[in-house]
Amino acid sequence: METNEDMGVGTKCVHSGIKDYEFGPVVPPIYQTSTFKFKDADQGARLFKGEEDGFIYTRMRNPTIEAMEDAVAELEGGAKAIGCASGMAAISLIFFTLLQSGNHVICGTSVYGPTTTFLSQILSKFNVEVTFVDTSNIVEVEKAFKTNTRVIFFETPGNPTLSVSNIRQISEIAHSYNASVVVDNTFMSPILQKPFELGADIVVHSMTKFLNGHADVVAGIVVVKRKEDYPIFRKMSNHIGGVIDPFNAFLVHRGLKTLEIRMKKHCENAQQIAEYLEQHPKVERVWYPFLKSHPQYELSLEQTTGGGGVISFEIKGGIEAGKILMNNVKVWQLAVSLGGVESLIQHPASMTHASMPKELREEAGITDGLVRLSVGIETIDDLIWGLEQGLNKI
Ligand code: LCS
Repeated sequence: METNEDMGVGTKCVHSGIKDYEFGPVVPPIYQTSTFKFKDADQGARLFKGEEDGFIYTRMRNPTIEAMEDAVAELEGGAKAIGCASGMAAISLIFFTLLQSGNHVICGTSVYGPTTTFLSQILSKFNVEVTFVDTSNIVEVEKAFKTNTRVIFFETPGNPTLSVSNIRQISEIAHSYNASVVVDNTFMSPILQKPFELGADIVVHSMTKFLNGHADVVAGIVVVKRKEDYPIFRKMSNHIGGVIDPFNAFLVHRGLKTLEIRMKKHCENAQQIAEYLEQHPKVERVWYPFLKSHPQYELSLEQTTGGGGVISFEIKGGIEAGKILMNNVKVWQLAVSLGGVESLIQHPASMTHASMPKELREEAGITDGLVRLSVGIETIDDLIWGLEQGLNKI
């Protein structure tokens, strides 16, 4: 079914990107093929020259992948999207596309550990200068800009501290320097936050998380707001080659159908767990954007329609108490990643953010006592009971 801009988000989740296919299937077929036959030599030449529209080779374009890309682009309100083999493939694609030697990048301090590592240890080899800044502090953001700043990249809320950054204000400053604004929207999904409406130029997701939602795919996506930005990204993706494969694209597209209802349940459960933890005597501090105690609570209400499914908290007794908790919870599984239907618990300083240089980790507020929860869609009473089993052992 054709969708249009005026349709509701539930309709877009179910129908976006799906076209008419041979035999009339209601879901996109998995075109598990590496290459596509040409009718004759002249058609092959025309396709390569771009004189005829069609499929050539799956690294360049594939109908199953394109259906999923169109769906994510539509949900984000962007022009086009490029499916990638992982969130990190999507993030590195953005930097390789937008930057050249001599450029400067600003990156938020609270971002996924390997993103920090990619910028500080890999991009630096190509004579790109990086400044890490707490992007929730607009004064610091403004101070960090230089005449050669080409990109500002941040997550909001940030992984794992849940610090919230003002997309609108950051975009205004960045655009006055002619720099592109890249928002990693993984924690919110387009259901809770629409960065393009607030001024962002590029949106990136680890689709491994909420977009797919079932912890069975590693994938990423780059969404561009403007159609004219698409060809340079597609060209770079084609030459770097870190594309998603048709089967994973199919699974993500399937996951998107329930994105709205999953996000509602993630938010509902996480709000209750955050409030439960906040009043718990063994908990020092809770970070969740929709708690009144969150430093950017007002901005969260303004910029997003829900707090999301991720909570971080500091246990009294630091990492030793955290280990007792993680080793004794029930229902919750001790694993990294987030955004799946199942609830997970992990320790950022020794797990997801262990690759970050220690000083950057501390600057970002990722203390040794911080524990991160990815709240799933299970029954809330069971989730609270499962946490209590661990908390009671401390
Ligand atoms: N962006 C964010 C906000 C992420 O949380 C992650 C992965 C990535 C990008 C990279 O995506 P990937 O390549 O893994 O698809 N975050 C993870 C986490 O917090 N635990 O395990 C992976």
